[in-house]
Amino acid sequence: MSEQHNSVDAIIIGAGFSGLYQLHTLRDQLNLSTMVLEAGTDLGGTWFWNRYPGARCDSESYSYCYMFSEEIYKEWSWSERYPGPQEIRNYLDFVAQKLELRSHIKFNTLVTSAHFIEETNQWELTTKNGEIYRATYLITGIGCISSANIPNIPGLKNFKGEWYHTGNWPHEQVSFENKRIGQIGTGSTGIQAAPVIAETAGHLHVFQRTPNYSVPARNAPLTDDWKEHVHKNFKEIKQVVQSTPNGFPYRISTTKVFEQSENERQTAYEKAWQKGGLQFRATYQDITTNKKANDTAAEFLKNKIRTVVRDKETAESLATIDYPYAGKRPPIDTNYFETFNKDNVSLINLKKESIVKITENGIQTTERHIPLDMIIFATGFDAITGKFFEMDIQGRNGISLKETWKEGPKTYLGLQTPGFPNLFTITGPGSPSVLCNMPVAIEQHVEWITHCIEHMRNNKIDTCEASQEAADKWVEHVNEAANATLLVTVPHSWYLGANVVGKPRIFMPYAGGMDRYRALCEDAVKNHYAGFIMNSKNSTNHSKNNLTNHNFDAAKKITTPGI
Ligand code: NA7
Repeated sequence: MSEQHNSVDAIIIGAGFSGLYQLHTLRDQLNLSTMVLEAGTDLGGTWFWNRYPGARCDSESYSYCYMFSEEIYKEWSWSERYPGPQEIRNYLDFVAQKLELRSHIKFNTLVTSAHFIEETNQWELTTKNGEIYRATYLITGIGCISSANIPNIPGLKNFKGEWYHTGNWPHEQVSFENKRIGQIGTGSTGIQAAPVIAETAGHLHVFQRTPNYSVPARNAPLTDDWKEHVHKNFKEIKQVVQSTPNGFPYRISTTKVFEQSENERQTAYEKAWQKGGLQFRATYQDITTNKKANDTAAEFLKNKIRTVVRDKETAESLATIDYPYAGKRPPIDTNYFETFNKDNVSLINLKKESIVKITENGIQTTERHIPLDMIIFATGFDAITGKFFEMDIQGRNGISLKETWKEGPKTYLGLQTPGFPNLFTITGPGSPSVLCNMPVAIEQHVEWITHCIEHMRNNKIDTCEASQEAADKWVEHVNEAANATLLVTVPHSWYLGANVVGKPRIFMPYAGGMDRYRALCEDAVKNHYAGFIMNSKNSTNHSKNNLTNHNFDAAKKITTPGI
């Protein structure tokens, strides 16, 4: 144990949407000494690192922001339907200035370990710079898709050209001008990046392992009328995002696919296609739960690909998709399929030829050598748990989080893990997180954590941690919720950890819907923090017996999952 340390009430790791709001509530509402430790050199979290060409949020800007303050909401105007990374960073900077947050954030500070000290009920953190901090409460705001996944393809170290992962994109301008570029990956990121890279590349080779559905984003500048409209309707917008299963500002249709005729369906899909965006999946109530219903949407989207892409073989490679629409995170795009009509773009179908190795000057497949000046890995993330495991987190008795989660993350409500007292995980595994519009999920967690800490302080409670029983039941319920959807039918999804070699195949986010989840969190509080063990030096309030099983049972009837 070190003698040289800075001690505060609360430390938050990460200066993105989560960290900034949590700093505000703990410092300004509870008057706690609070600091944020951030690895990057500025604000932004996910959006500090994701600066790849074409990067853009797929939530609409008027809903991708804080709603805890009407004043802040109305003082900011977004310029486009979907915000890009720079505009999101500008927005977070505006909020940080408004709330005077920057003085409590330490940038360029990578936390390498966090150990719970039993004697003092404190967390001791060490950083890469060798500093040591202690805090009573440790809150992670480290994001869900921030640990880059670079596949272990033989030969990368021999490659003499440039290479980048989209999630760690350089801050300096990267030129594609006249270069031969290989892009590996066709998830949301690859689908956004390819059209922009193709604008200037000499030749772009897109290496596709699994084809993807995509709906046009139809991004556009926002009119003054629209800006005024959203400001005027703040209360209604907030009410909608806080009551929908996925935190988005639109309602999912209550009509089921086969309640309409084929003609009506085509008209409905076409209308949704023209409107663009993620709400395509809300066209019918049962698209995400009923395979036959889903097939109708899938077929519509595959036909769109065949109509857009002129080369028949390329179109078939792009449209031969063997899993349900929205079974993986559904991308939205700007001219992705149109890009394959350009002379300087080729699709490499890795179902027909696979990558053997990276050479000094290109990629060798089973069929040919493709000479390249640059390789771009749009290969996604070790999502949800990856960032936790980059730190050495140890709870009671020196047990590591990595060990505790070795068969998959085990949390209660995604907020706490048994054996890790006073560690709160914003949008942690087992919460709706990536299945929800992120700022909505973040605000709910930050507010819940703030009330919990307030309750602890008012009642002289030293530690709060999830009970094992509650975590076991919650993990069971997270699985039930996922099993009620088509999400579990896609074997290569990062929701299941399937994109990372050696990662356990467990469905990590909660698919029961943000609205249902919010009610369960509130219910735990009403039942004296049921499922959480509250300890003070004098007594233990072991709330596990109050677990509200009836609510878990009701939650099993999942008809409209939060995806
Ligand atoms: P994703 O959605 O995980 O996509 C990664 C892509 O990279 C996907 O097409 C993968 O194919 C492909 N990939 C991964 N490893 C390889 C190897 N070894 N060879 C070939 N292709 C590979 O990540 P994104 O960054 O696009 O999106 C992440 C989230 O960010 C997104 O869902 C939004 O929420 C925002 P696969 O499908 O695994 O066959």
